[in-house]
Amino acid sequence: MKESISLNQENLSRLSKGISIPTYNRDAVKAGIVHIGVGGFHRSHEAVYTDTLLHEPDASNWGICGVGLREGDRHIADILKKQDYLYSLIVKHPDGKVETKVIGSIIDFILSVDNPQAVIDKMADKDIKIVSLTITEGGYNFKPSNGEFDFDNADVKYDLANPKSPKTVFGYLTAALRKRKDSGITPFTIQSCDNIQHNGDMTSKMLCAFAERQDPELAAYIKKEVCFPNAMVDRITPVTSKEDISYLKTELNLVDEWPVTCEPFTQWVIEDIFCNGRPSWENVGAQFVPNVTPYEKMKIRLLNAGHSVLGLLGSIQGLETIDSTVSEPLFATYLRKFMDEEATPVLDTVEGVNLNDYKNSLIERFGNPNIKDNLARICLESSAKLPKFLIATIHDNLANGGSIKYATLVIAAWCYYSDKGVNQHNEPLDIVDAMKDELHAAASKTSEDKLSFLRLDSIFGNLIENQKFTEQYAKMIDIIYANPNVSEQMK
Ligand code: CS2
Repeated sequence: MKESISLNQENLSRLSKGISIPTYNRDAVKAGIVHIGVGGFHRSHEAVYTDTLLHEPDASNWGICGVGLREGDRHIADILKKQDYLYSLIVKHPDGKVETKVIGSIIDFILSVDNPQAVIDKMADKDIKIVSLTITEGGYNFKPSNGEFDFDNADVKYDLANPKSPKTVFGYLTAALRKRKDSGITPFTIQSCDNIQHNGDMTSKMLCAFAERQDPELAAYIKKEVCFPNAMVDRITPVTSKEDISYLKTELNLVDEWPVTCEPFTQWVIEDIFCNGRPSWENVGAQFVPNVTPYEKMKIRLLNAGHSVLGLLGSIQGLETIDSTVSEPLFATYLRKFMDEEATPVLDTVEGVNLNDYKNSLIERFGNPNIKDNLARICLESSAKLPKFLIATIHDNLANGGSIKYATLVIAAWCYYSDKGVNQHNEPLDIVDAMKDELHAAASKTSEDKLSFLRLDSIFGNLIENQKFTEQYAKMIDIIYANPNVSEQMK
């Protein structure tokens, strides 16, 4: 048996020939981007576009310095450091082909809990032109009921009182922008990479609300000088598994403690508004467009909502992954009906995109049998996702007199899921949600008050006042509670 090789800069040239490696001089790469939230998605998406770009001439100012804002990021910080910030991207095709590529665009990583000032200084460095974010839908700290910044968040209160040692992304962004402003350095662009419609506008609104409370003069400067391009981001990236790590070791003799797996498809559509320059990501597949809204809406309302439809219904059914769920004809048909009859009628047309082809490709992507995307990942933080992914479509259809029945079954399934915490076979479900307790408390009153789940107005807004919706919802609740074999109700 061949000797295993640990992933680091020195060992790159010794890796198996089947692995692509960065061929640019990493020592000459300088950080031009700070990225907050280095998880699987950043490493399969922005960092990969940037790695491809770094192979081109004159791109070496666009390396990435990762930042972790949580104590929980310590483990990955240690691994990345040990590996000279290198990691493997394992691209799994539906036909079983696997491509492995070492990505070199991340060249540094700072853990804020160890040294908040180091993060502020790095972000305020004149070489940094962009701060990009993957902080999840929940990270934007808005109240779903009215879309306003949530000043009741304990970390936000802490940051307002302690501007020099922040905890939240808002505290860091304002501290760094203040430092740049005071030193006369052009501010960075803030580039959101999360699945939120108008993610740039949302970031701007939340950051300005926070800054306004902390320092109105800084808020005025941010409004005037900082750009927040909206963007649509896409690449299905399951949680890294032990099997991914052992695949590299057994098949390629490579020891990488934190690889990332993803599908071949990738898309990034960005508004071209950057206040301090940008990489030529268009040379490596990104699209720059004047208005990203139709792309974002299409992706969130079809792909992300489609995931949630399969995720919640499949979880109650007792299924494990997206591919196994969509390979059941009943689920695939249900998903397609939801997409065609409910999501599509309230979408805008997207220039150059045939929606039918887009939906076909989604079903194909979901069916990739080598991407074992767990339903638990999809259902993670549903309270932050569903208002944007699915409930927005229900609101639009109620306003237009459109169909709501497919989406409503999913909401009723979510109530059952939050109430019982088990699938139809009584097996426990792994539920992770910042609002888990509130969801459970509301859902568990369903037997006395059928609509109790809908009283969570921070999630459902005024849906409870809509009779067409509540009638349909009550019907679905009766059916699911009588028989949680959801496939029966999907026929
Ligand atoms: C998923 C997304 O989190 C979710 O619910 O729908 O992570 C999805 O896989 C990505 O947005 C794909 O681009």
